[in-house]
Amino acid sequence: MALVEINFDGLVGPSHNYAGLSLGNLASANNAGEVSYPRAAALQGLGKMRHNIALGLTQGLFAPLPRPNPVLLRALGLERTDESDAAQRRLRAAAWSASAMWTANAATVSPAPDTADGRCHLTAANLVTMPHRSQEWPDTVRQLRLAFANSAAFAVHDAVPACFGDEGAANHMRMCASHEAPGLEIFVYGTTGGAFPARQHEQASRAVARLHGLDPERCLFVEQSPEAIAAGAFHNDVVAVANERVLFTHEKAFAEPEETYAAIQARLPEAEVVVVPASVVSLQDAIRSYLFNAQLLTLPTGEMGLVIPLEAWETPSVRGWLEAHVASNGPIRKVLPVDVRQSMANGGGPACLRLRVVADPATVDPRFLLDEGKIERIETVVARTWPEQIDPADLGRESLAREVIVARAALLDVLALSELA
Ligand code: SUG
Repeated sequence: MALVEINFDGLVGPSHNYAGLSLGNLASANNAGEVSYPRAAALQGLGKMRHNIALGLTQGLFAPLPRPNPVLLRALGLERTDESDAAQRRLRAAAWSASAMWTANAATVSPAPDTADGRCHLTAANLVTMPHRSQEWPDTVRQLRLAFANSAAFAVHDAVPACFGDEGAANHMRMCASHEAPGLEIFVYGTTGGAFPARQHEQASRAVARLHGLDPERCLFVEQSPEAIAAGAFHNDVVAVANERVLFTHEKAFAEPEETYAAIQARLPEAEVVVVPASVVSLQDAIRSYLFNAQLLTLPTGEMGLVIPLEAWETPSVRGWLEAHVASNGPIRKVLPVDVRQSMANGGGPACLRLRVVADPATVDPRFLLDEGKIERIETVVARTWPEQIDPADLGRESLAREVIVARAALLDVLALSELA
């Protein structure tokens, strides 16, 4: 059985918009009310997937969830109301949110070498801290159960109870000698973030570790730095990313950085911690540029590449650090900028857009795996059916709702995913 890392990107949905729904996510707040471009956004995301396939990597895809979400609108009594106040408009916008595109928040994944029963375990994230995200998991889990239906290889769990906020893989890192070797799973929780919520609860992380049958000796539970959350790092993956034996992190990512690095090195002696000091890249520059919301990937040559957003490459302090790192022969050998500006404007960088699953691709439902031909077919559907632009003031408009519903149906048709219709 050949275990490889598969990146499952969320396709940006046809209702992609900037309603400013995420407290603590600075990009979401700063772009609230702006016109969005769903078609361009989805094509940018597909461009990233094509880029990663061209690097020789295995690429998967998750489909957008049903929007506007009839279940949420019905449950809130908003089906037939013409909302008159701002609070109702926000709730309606929640039902239109395309936030499931950020699949790093879909689930937490523990690959087979880490689990007691030798299967890859996935737990859908409840995302309860943000109302517009809390609606995702029941549809997400349906999709996960289709993609990972092979019960000899996978176990898919419902979300943990909503009393404990769980944000999935965005607050989880796995380090290992190589993907197919047993890993050290690092769960990063928050306790406080000043004016902003700490979204990941320690008890949710601990529940996921138990559900997945992880060896307690190979788990770490570490606190995210409150300073980082207060500065806009609403998920750990905004300030740190790991791949195999490398942890790439900002100095201010963890509440107790030195203890965290020491605990990692004690459990995984080959671990290498690459720390970017605040004196070189300020926490503000790191968060604005999304340097760490990058895909740290092992390329087929065995070298590591870092897929960063263009915004990071355009930030002088960040570019300076990256160029110096590559020149000094650090573990990141290639820097690979991609354009995901539409997603970035809502706080979603390259790493937010993907869920990593280490598995044998032969055990995954092939409808969720991509090749160049399938990308082209999806691009054709997107170009034909995705709205060109959405003004948040138009959310709720009947004709726009029809357009969004028809667009998703056309995609499911091309992907032969009628079960999700
Ligand atoms: O949960 N933005 C998402 C971005 C998620 C990024 N994911 C990771 N870091 N892994 C969020 O804050 C914005 C929606 C709006 O404002 O309309 C939003 O949900």
